[in-house]
Amino acid sequence: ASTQPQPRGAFIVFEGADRAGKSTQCQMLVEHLQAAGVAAELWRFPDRTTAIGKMINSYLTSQADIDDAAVHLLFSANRWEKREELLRKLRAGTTLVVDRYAYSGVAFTAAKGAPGLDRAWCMSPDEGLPAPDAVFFLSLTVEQAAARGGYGEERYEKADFQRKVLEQFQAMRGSSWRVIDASQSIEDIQQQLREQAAAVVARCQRGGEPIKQLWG
Ligand code: NYM
Ligand code: MG
Repeated sequence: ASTQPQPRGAFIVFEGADRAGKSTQCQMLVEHLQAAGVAAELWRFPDRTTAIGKMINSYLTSQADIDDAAVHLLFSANRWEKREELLRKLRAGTTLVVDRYAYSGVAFTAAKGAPGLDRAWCMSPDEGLPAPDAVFFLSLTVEQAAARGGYGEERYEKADFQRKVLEQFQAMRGSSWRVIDASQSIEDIQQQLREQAAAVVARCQRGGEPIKQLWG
């Protein structure tokens, strides 16, 4: 058995309400890392390509109605079904830039304010999943999102609900979160993300960084 530090890829999660620019920034960051010679992949949750993901997609596009608790468990199951592949990639040295993770899971369900679905209940199914090395929270108010042309057509994309989602994110903010003011220009945001990501990637590449578990 080796006691050498094991180099690995970094697990970087992007969070925020809808329209904060996560997908744009994730894409740009992955391309930047790859151009710099870092093995990196862009992932997103929900992953709508799996059987579970297809059910989630039907729900989000209002083709299906699913009980609040049941759909919450589907979102979580969609992460669990990707767990082994996620760990395999990290251990093989690939950095994963992930557009939403369990924090969105908790924030969006808890924001419903449904009886029995408080934050503690919402957190429990994701307990034990791999924890990210860094969470970049793209912070944008509902008013700023509206000024950008507003929301799309999917379930949850309404100002009143997004305000509640933001309150839930606020309550979950941990010490490993980097809050980025998402009202800045795309280029300014990307610059800050690149600097922060480089430090996380370097730390994981050096080795000796165990992969932690939620909700640690
Ligand atoms: N969402 C996302 C949840 O409600 N629970 C979850 O666990 C996750 C990962 O899905 N409005 C919600 C947040 C979004 C919606 O995500 C679809 P996206 O990134 O817009 O495709
Ligand atoms: Mg969306």
